[in-house]
Amino acid sequence: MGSVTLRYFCYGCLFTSVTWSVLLFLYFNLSEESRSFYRNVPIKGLQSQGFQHRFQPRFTRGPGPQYRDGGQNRKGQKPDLSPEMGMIFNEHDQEVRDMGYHKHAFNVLISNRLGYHRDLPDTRNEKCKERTYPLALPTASVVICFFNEAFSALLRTVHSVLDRTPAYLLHEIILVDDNSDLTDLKEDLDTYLQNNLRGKVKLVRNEKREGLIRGRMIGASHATGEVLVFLDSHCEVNEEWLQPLLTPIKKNRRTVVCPVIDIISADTLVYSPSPIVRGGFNWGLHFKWDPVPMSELNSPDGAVAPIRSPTMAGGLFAMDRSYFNELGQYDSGMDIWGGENLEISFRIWMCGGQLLIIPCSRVGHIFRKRRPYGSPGGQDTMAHNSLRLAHVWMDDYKEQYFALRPELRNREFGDIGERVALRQRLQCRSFKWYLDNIYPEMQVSSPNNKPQQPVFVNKGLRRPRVLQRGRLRNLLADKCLVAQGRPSQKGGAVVVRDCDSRDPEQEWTYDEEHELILAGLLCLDMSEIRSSDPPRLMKCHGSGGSQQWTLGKSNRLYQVSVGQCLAVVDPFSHKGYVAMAICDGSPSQQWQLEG
Ligand SMILES: [Mn+2]
Repeated sequence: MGSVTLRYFCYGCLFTSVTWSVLLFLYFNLSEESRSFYRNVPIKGLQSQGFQHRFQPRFTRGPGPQYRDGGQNRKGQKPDLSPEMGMIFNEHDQEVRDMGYHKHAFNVLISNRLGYHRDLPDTRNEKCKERTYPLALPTASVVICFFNEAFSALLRTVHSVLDRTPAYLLHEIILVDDNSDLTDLKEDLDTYLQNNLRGKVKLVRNEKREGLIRGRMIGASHATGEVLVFLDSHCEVNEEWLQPLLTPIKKNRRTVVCPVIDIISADTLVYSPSPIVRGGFNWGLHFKWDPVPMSELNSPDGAVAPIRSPTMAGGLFAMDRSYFNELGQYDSGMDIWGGENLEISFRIWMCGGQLLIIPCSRVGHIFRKRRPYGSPGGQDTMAHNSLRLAHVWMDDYKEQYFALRPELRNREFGDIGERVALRQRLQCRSFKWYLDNIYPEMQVSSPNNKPQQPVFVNKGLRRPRVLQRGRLRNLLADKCLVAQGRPSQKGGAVVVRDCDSRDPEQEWTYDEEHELILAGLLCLDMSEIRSSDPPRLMKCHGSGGSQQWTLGKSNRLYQVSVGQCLAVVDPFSHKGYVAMAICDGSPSQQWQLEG
């Protein structure tokens, strides 16, 4: 008797597990909803394989045939990313996103989903596209230093160079690993390079952390091409980026050139053009972007002619290799990061070279809101490096710096004998000559120590066009999203309350920047780091990301940088709390903007 019961129990178990397996199989294979947003994504294989890709080792979707055929029917069109590219489907996605922000300060979930190749909008001026460049140009060694970079961002940098550089100009790519401790940058990277990029990419590993400055010198010492091109490890080069950089160097080997640095959003990875600006600095020895003076724009070529720039941003530039050595490379007494870009800029101009920004060369760069790593001892390398450059290059003008940083006046900065000797050997001009001739806009009497304007996120004063206006009603609770307190209160929470069509404090504006503005005052905003926090009302910053929302299918209200949807917590509670949740299309996540 007992054994019969047991047997039927086992049959039951078997039947149940088979049913579940079939159901799960059907769910994962037929779930159109979940993968619809991959439609525009230029990674081979994603569409046909459905969900499989998430469980594959990522190497399988690295190189291989690219989404180039798309060029046929998409020519002239801007390759757009779906705003829902960062949607979170499960805990694993959530972890990738949150850890990514923590370690890299940008959206690694989207970066991984983009893969290693993608089309970019051609952001050059139309006139650049008509230009031709000499066929005989010097060859380039591209040097990319990295420290704990996100694997997918690093590989996209490398592949963008391989995809968009004529092979005969690309002598080599040299990667310098500055003793990273992220495990995937060790064997996984070795394997990937060996299997896919053998002979194209050299990898140099530092035994100890050297920092960006010595890291670049190490990379340069391994290079054998005629021109060195330094890139950050989270860049993507655009169409025909290298030829316009090499051409002025061929003409005059004492020319150092920078591309225009386009913006890749840290939250959405969307690529957009930068305005044409040039490099300056303030007396705190911080780099800043300046508008280009009219005198530079008057040439017959106007918008596409090279622009003389007093300084460079530092991460991206090209320079004749023998000239780099002749000019004293970098100051090896500088640590990790900071100040080296001003030092090399001053040195170029003061010692007989010139520094140009080339508007027809475009390279995208992920602009992060913070630097996700420190220095080994936690020391202020920016101050140490700035002190060295002030003492070697700035003559009496270093007093301008000390006036702002009196605490540094007696700070130790190491031995600068070699650099002083270099300045003498090269017979460099005075800092006064540099200010008078290269940067006359610099105010000496009234130190320019105002906080820097973030030029890159500045989209100007234009107000975004309003797409829709109305109350934002949750369909399940039949209530409207309003401020918990006053709609003018910065940092205030939002809740759902009874709708009132006459109440102006319930009116939301939805604009072309995908912002949701309550009562014409503040924007609905999500914390970048802690996606578990509820949304709040914050001052509109106009740079997308945390304030970017899309009203998607099945009435969902999707938050772009968090990858989740807005939901009411308990539709029957009078508290009316709302929170972000994984988008599941449930009624509690359905909203309508009603005019
Ligand atoms: Mn960077």
